Amino acid sequence: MSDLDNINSSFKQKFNSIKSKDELQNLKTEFFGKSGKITNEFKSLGSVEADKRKEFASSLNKLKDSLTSQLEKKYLEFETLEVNEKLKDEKLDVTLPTRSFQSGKIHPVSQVIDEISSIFSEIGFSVAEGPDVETEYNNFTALNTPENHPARDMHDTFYLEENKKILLRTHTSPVQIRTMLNEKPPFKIIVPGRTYRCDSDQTHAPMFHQLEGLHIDKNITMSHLKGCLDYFIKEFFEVKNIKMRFRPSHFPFTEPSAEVDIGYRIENGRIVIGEGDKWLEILGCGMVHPNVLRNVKVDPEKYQGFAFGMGIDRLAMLKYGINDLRAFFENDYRWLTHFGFDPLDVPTNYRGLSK
Ligand code: 2U9
Repeated sequence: MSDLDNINSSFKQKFNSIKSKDELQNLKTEFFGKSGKITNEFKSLGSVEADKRKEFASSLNKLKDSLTSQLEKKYLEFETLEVNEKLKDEKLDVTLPTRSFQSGKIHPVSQVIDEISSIFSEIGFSVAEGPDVETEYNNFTALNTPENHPARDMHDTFYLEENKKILLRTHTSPVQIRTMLNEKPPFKIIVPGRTYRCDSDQTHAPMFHQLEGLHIDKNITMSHLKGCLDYFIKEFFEVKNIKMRFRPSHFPFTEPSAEVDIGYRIENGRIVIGEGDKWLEILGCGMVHPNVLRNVKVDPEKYQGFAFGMGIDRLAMLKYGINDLRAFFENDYRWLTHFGFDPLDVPTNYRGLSK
């Protein structure tokens, strides 16, 4: 019997009694490791007499291929067995009746969107939605933000095409553009939705939620905006009095523009919204820029209006005492059970928003 025959029969004997992946790995090392039986035969090729070397090398290669393919096949068998075992444990019959109608929860972001929609529907706003993938025109140009405008860089845009014509919307404002292009004034809408910016740290996620509002009609002034926001903030935070201040700001799509702060204080380690000597910025707003109205074929001499925008995730964190933004998007069932809301308790202004 030649050396190769011996190696083959020793392999066969051991191979047939293998019972686990570990044993298979050991066998592989015994034959193909650094000082494995097959490896050593390859090392000895140089000392084989020249006239026998070719034939020996060919037999050795054949043996190597045969053993390798047996090892691989066995490995796959073990893999399949492992997966099947795992599947047995994870089997779930989704047709079985549920034990509780309350096992599912509403995510705090969805809850806050429902609450805000309910608040604004009371004063005549309707909800508009649009696509996450937008044109550069709807997201920037129509909003008085032409090419090379510094505000474009500030948005850290995710472009989807090299020519920068298609992108993931950086705010929900393109929905207002679509609405105004497709319908006739007056407009009184709120627009909740996902927005995207290439930014990620403890307080920023590359996908976040915004809600914007737009009211365009004849003779709409800044005092309508103030009244509207005063009503909204009181309803949202479920408080009777709210200290509110407008700070001058700048956005390309509004003129004049302002940022709105509300008063708060910390009492026994908890935040009390409405009063106190501290200020918290909660939204941005302003009167819609005449250029924006012209871009959507609305005559700014006849129609004017206000717009505002806010970050929903931050509002949800503030209202419900959630301190880590990243938890919002991890889909941890335990977190959802704790911070989620009852799906049968739809928020309305009459019954209470969050009770
Ligand atoms: C049209 C015209 C004007 C929407 C506005 C803001 C001010 C604003 C930020 C709040 C927090 C975005 O999520 S955030 O970072 N937004 O400050 N948004 S005015 O103005 C519009 C929108 C559409 C046609």
